[in-house]
Amino acid sequence: MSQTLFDITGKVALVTGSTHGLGMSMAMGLGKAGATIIVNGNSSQEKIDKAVKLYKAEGINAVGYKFNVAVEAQVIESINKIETEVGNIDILVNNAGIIKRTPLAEMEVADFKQVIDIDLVSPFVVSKHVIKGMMERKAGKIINICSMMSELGRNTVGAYAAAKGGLVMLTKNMATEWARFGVQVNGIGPGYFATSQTAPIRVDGHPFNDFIINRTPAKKWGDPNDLAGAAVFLSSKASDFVNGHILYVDGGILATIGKPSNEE
Ligand code: GCO
Repeated sequence: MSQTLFDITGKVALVTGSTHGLGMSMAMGLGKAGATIIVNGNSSQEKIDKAVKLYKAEGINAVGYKFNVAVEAQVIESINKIETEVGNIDILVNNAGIIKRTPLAEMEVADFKQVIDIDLVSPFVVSKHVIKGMMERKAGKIINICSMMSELGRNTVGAYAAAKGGLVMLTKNMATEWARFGVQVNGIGPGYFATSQTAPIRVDGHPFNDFIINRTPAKKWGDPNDLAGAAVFLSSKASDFVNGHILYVDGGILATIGKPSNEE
């Protein structure tokens, strides 16, 4: 029994934004658990091809598709191509996202809207065009990648927090509407991880780097590989009765109010 509980062999997993960073780490975990990975990015075909080679070097069956999750026409066309050329999408990880660090009072409205569009509207758009097949097959897994900013505010990331906070409720509403079709919709909320997105605030000696180390009970930045287990759990039979849950993988940040920097 346990040997099949986390086995996703033969499943097709679309992970948006999976050419690098946390998306790649989660997709690598899904691939090593047996899934075929649909690698997605919007920057360049060269970057996608390079990422596909990295997956294949790990023995993972991977196929790359370049499309912008914020453009519905591209989403529709690409999902149709994926389901024709590779197979029905069994697992969708809505990971693609951006962040703009600007104080709200100084933020351009267009910039605010772009963050909302990519980080909140796009997971809805991609899910809307994947859920039709999942409903017909009465099975599917959707994982929305949330954030510490789904629960906590921080200076300069107000648009991102608004999007990621909204993504929690979108996840719960997707679960509310789609669980009856045998589809489980949940979220993963990463804490602070060592990625390109956090590189600017992770420099040794940067005040934020010291702050995060002190604020995290595990006293370290997360390793992107720490997310693979959560992704496999929420993509496998092991989570067939889990709906609308946000699984925070944060080293304990949300468990504590924190402590003075001079306290052990
Ligand atoms: C920031 C960071 C965070 C992390 C992550 C935390 O500027 O505070 O980029 O947003 O990337 O989202 O969960």
